Amino acid sequence: MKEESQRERIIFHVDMDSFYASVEARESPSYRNVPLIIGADPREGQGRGVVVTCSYEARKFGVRSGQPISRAYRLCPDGVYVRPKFELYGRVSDEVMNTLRSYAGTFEQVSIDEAFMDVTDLVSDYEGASKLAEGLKRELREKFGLTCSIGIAPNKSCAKIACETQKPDGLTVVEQGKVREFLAPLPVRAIPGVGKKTAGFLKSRAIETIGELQKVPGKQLVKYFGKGGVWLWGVAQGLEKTEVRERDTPKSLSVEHTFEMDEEDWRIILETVQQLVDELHERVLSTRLALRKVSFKIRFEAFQTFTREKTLGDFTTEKELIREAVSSLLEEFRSDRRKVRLVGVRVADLKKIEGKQTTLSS
Ligand code: TTP
Ligand code: MG
Repeated sequence: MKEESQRERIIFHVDMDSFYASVEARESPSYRNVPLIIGADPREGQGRGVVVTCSYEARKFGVRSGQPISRAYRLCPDGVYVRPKFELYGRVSDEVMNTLRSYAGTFEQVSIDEAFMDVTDLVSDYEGASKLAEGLKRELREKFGLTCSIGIAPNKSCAKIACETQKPDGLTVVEQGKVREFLAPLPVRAIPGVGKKTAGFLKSRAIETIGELQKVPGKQLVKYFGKGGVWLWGVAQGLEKTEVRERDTPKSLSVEHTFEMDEEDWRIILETVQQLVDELHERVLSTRLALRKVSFKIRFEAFQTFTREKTLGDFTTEKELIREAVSSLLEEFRSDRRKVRLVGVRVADLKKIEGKQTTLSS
């Protein structure tokens, strides 16, 4: 399959390096150049909870996002452990994103520290694109004391994959016509959306690299994965063409948990709901959204599902108010004898919080 010869888009994927850890290091000199771990309190190895992220110095010890904090402590007992400040990261993210937006033709924020930019109309070729990216990296360093990695390519998936290949502080350019060649040696796991399960399935058919995937006919991939197969084929062939487009404020944020076995112990159910509220509240703070509606969902065995919703008096970001609302919404179910399969918490009627600048140290 030949890539088209007319001029394609030029897309950046920008991802901040060890974002929360870098923000902390910027604020406190003693956190710089050390294994810095952001997450739950390790309590000398007895702590519960997980690593949210960590500095590259900590990654050398094998510490990773999502790991139990007790494991991180075993791997790196001399690391510096810090509780996350989600609201601070949300504020810094807003400032960084505003800067990125000023460099883009079209801009799409994908997570707290990650964005796509379509710069096709701002530069005439890949050399111009690289210069633009270098200028952008310089500005982020000077203005915010933060580094990022950037991938440049003719489409979003390749730009994202390219960005990941050189971190931290990387700049990886894949010019038009070079996409298939660039992707070929990489493992299929490098493709966004390919997790353990898909990679395992492909491996069982002797497909481990994207190069090997490129040899599989699209029809076959559709047989394996349905619609997902079309996506995989397009990415591997360098033909994926989804547009960069600005995203609106989300309408709602939600988290839920399915119990491995239907649960009847309400102590465990309430504790799980508590954790869901904590998790959702972190997202509220880091996305800098205030909310006015809270809802609670419960599914009993045999898939009987109920949701209850409450509108608060005013917009809020307070965890206590979310917690109280959820507690009152679940009250009516507590005397129910049925076993519980799933619980979920959702906030809606969201509004972006504006203003309040971060103080910049150093
Ligand atoms: P990432 O960009 O995945 O991670 P990172 O910026 O810490 O490190 P990298 O240099 O590899 O990009 O995620 C951005 C932030 O999102 C991260 O700083 C913390 C947060 N996060 C979580 O809260 N939970 C997670 O499981 C992950 C992966 C990230
Ligand atoms: Mg990042």
